[in-house]
Amino acid sequence: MRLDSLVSVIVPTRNSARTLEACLNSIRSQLYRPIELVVIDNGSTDATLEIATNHADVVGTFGPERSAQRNRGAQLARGEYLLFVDSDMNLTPRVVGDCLDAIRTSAAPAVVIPETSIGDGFIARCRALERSCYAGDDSVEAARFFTRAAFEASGGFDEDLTGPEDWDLSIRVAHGRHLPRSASSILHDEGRLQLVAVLAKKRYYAPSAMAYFRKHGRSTFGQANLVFRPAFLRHWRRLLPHPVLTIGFLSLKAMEAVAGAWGVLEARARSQPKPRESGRSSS
Ligand SMILES: Nc1nc2c(ncn2[C@@H]2O[C@H](COP(=O)(O)OP(=O)(O)O)[C@@H](O)[C@H]2O)c(=O)[nH]1
Ligand SMILES: [Mg+2]
Repeated sequence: MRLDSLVSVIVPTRNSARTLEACLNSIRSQLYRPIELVVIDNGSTDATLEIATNHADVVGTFGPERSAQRNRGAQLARGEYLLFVDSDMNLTPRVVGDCLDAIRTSAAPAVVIPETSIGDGFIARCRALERSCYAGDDSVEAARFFTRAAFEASGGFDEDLTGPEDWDLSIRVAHGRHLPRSASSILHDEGRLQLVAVLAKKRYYAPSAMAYFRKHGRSTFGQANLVFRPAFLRHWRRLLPHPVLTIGFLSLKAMEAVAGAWGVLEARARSQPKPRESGRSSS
């Protein structure tokens, strides 16, 4: 690895004007250089494309969802390393340099970047407390930083998955080995989370979650435990001073589990063949 290796940061967007400028500025403010910034939009109707054009080196349009956008971004990117960042994320200034350090010391194919949730309101505070329990947890945190060689050898993101596509790629790239973590983290700006929107997202991701469990089998069934994750028991000391937020996020997770089950049932109903009409006449 050369000290001046190009790192391409790829950001998929869709109506991301609320958070995109801060996201792209945080990439431009990385202490590591050189960085190439690639934004792939998916039919935005707000100011996303304008913001992207003002900040990015490469701007493209592709779809139908984030996995295809990221793969397209990787095709257009020139970097020896690929970092996939969501449009609602902010990188602290050392993230890229720390990922390269982690690769240099471990010779791993990819790096997991710890994530901290931020946002306004009660649900966002519940989410932030929940998320704080996942630090170092391989069943929740997925890799975002890849050597191009490992990414290409894996075939990239599975374009049939939306939601668990990051877990899926991590499993395929890691080949059973533990991936290193960067010393610095990403802030995930979830804004003012609304209950209906949170549940709608779980319902939307549910068919992909089922496809993911089918694809990877038994080893991933622990991730299907949406409510009482072992991470909460491990971090009970962190939760104890915040009983209201803890009950809040456990209730939210229970509601998300119901929304997910609803999404699965809907997907099943859609895939059932329609009953054929009887050809018999009643006369
Ligand atoms: N919600 C959504 N995000 C999309 C879509 N297409 C691309 N994205 C991008 O996918 C990434 C993740 O979306 P987000 O809503 O933050 O999902 P999260 O991973 O559940 O937090 C962001 O970079 C979005 O801009 C889409 O159709 N819907
Ligand atoms: Mg997000």
